[in-house]
Amino acid sequence: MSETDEARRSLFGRLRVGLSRSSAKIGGGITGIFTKRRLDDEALHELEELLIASDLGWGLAKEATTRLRHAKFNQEVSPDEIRETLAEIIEPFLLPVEQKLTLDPANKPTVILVVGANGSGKTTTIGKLAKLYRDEGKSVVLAAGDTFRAAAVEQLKIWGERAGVPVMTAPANSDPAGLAYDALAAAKKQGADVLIVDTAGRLHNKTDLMAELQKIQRVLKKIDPAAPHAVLLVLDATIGQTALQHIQTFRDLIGITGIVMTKLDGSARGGVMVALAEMYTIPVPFIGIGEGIDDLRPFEAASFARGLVGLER
Ligand SMILES: Nc1nc2c(ncn2[C@@H]2O[C@H](COP(=O)(O)OP(=O)(O)OP(=O)(O)O)[C@@H](O)[C@H]2O)c(=O)[nH]1
Ligand SMILES: [Mg+2]
Repeated sequence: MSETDEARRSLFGRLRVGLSRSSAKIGGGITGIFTKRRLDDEALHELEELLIASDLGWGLAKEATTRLRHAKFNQEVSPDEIRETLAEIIEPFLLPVEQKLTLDPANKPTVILVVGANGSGKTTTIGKLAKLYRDEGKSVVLAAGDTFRAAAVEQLKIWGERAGVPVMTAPANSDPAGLAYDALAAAKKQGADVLIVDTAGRLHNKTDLMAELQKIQRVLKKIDPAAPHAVLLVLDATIGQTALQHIQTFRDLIGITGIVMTKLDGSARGGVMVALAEMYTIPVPFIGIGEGIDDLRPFEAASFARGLVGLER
């Protein structure tokens, strides 16, 4: 095995561990249905129910059962055959959202605004992103835009230290838009490559929050009309289908250019990625599979599909 094969396999290993709750549900369910069993109507019905209960969405469930009926009806099939076929069917659903977040080096800095509901994982994701860009040799600045919560500012500072990047803060309760403006001015002056702006997630006070986010966008544009270059919506996979409603809310009110799905490791609801990809073609540059600084991974359709159904490699 070459070194790159080995690296690829160990990366897949970590993804597989991250998705183990989801794959226990889906892959384990398949074993339960298809051990020593013909692919008859009843088995197909059970499979359809399993796929829907696993958050994969109606479209995928329909397509999977239709394809399997055509190919294997009344034949004896092994659970692994079903898993292989299912991974093949899932992959094209996911492919349209497998899109990288490309940084244009002409932007000095590229401004990434990070939004999302309370507790979805914004601040943690920013810490991981900062580390990732640092490792690529880029200079990164963070802005603690949740100015109303002292603990939020502290948390981002800790992540800044871990990633080895500076964090811009403002006095408690000051205007987050003012901070965003100052942070962009400072990052520009320093010639930084990337500025990542953290924000509050008070969805229960939706009107205020959206007005605040829109204002942040407006003031950033005063310095760079193309900023923010990316608006990343952070979604918590543990909330399953509700995550899809958050897409609607944020997309309609401030527009988003990408999604980061977090806490896939803490949830059996990784299938929601498939439902998401079926409903929206919003790029998913990254997924979160743990609380550690290295637990942010590029989203790849093929390996995600295989990990999700519990295939070993
Ligand atoms: N298991 C797991 N936990 C995560 C992941 N991402 C974030 N978390 C945890 O989720 C919790 C909330 O994360 P934060 O980053 O504080 O979320 P936030 O969106 O900034 O929250 P607010 O600022 O309160 O809106 C923390 O305990 C994180 O450690 C992940 O990918 N996996
Ligand atoms: Mg936060």
